[in-house]
Amino acid sequence: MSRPKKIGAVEALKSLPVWVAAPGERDAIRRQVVFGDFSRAFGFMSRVAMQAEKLDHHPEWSNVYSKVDILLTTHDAGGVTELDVEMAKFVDAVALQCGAVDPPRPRKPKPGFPGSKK
Ligand code: H2B
Repeated sequence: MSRPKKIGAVEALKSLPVWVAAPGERDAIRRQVVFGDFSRAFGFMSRVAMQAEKLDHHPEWSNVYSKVDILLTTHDAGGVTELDVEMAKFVDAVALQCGAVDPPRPRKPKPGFPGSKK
């Protein structure tokens, strides 16, 4: 299979609402997935690992108990490619199936409440 070309994090993130650009110099995308416990987190990682082998495209990730931090980039291309977008979408789907907790949403304080701008 020919390896895909770099599209860059900005382009990739247009179709990946939960993902963000990874901090630092590298062109990469990242997200955190949170589960109720370690067992669910590890089950999720097992499924992503199988897909990584199938696609020959592997995440850089770490796990602490129920949290999994995932970074995607294509080393061969020196940045984010369609392969990372495909992998990110797979990660999102499997996270849902494995019972990932919703990511916290930034909340706007209601007008008149302490901390809100008038
Ligand atoms: N994973 C990722 N994320 N990027 C790559 O460029 C890559 C990979 N290349 N997994 C593959 C394996 C390559 O190193 C092997 C030799 O095919």
